[in-house]
Amino acid sequence: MTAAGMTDVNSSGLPGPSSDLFRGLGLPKGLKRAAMQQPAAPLMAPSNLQVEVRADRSLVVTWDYDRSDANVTPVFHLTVAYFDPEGPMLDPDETRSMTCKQGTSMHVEARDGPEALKACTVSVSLQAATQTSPDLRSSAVRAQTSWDDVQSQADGAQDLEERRKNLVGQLDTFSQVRGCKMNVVIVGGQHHGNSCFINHVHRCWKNNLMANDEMESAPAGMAENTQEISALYLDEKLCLIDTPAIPNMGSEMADAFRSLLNAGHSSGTRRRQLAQGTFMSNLRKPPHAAIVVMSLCHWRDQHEEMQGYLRAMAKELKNASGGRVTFPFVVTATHRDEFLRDSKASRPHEELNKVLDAMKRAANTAHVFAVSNYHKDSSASAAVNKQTFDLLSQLVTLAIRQDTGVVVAQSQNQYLAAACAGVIVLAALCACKWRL
Ligand SMILES: Nc1nc2c(ncn2[C@@H]2O[C@H](COP(=O)(O)OP(=O)(O)O)[C@@H](O)[C@H]2O)c(=O)[nH]1
Ligand SMILES: [Mg+2]
Repeated sequence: MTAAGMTDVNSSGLPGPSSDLFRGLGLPKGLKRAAMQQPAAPLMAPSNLQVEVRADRSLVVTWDYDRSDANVTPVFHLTVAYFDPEGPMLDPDETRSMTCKQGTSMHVEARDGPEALKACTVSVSLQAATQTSPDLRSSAVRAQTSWDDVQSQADGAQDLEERRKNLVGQLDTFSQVRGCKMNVVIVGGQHHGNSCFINHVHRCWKNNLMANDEMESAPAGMAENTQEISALYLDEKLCLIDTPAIPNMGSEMADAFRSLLNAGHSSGTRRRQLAQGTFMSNLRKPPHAAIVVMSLCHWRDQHEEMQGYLRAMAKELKNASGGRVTFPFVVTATHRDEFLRDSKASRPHEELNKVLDAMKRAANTAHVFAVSNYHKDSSASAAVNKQTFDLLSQLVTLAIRQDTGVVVAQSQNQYLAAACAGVIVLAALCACKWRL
């Protein structure tokens, strides 16, 4: 809009056609008319700018535009800026400018060579203009998205193999100390990625990102999928135990959770049976450690609720077996990819670290790790491999130090002593009867 008595200056800083400058120019008639016919104000800005990242890191950019003014044919100016998320994110590593003359979508090719594999935050900005006045641009609309690095197949395979070797060494120490394989129970709310995390670790462990799902996983929003306890033996050293979701920490669910930490439940046990417990399960040793699964997207969207949930879980974990065991546990923050993709922060990786710090405070532990669960055919990422194996390594270290089975062992000894005493009494009674 032009205020009376003022030079109209459009968004590109140029004087508009109704300004005094044009009036005094003495242009030829035709040119003057063309100048006067140009719109006095820039076009309306586009809306609903969306950026979708394809597997090859090319972008599909779409937007909406109100075409109610049939006399105007808009063109769109797109600027794509690529930032290194490890740096200060002030100057882009690369900027691309392009124009879209038709339609309301564009495909932006992936960056060239090794740049395409780097972790990145991309900022996209879009302006509308007319074909006759390409410099008279609307205000800009912006969108951004981020992603982690991608490894080549060979680099990913080598990285996973080296990390797995280190973990196997640690698991050997565990089995020497405890005399058995390490059983890890996976616990968390529904749709946080519990089952997918087991599939993810399985793919990393087997060094095969094409491996099929071992655990059934549910599309978001669908009904609960994991109904019973189900164990996956990665080899003779490590077993991951999927559990029915613990949707809240109300008294009934807290009982089920406590039971998971205090006793050894067999595969096939359902949630309602957990809370009841059985004589046999109470005699079996509990798992050696736990992984609490918390989705970064749930944390972002239901912050208060998730904070309370994690606090309540941590309290139980720190006071397992009637307050006699500090249960070894770590937290896996899943949906790292979705969190980074949707982050609007100027430095999304910094925002991720802040969220992880908040989770650490709620869970009362320093051991929180952010992962994107690999699904079938995912590409490996150095950042995700590191977080995954750091998590497992930390968990093994904690489990070597803390024996979760001490209380059950004491109960077993008490039962054994009581049974022996019973046998002795019975034998004595029989002997008396025989003499008489
Ligand atoms: N983008 C993304 N999706 C995930 C991730 N982990 C799980 N999901 C999706 O979340 C949904 C629920 O996962 P699932 O493992 O079945 O959840 P559970 O109920 O906790 O066992 C599924 O649609 C998964 O594909 C992740 O790290 N990133
Ligand atoms: Mg599940």
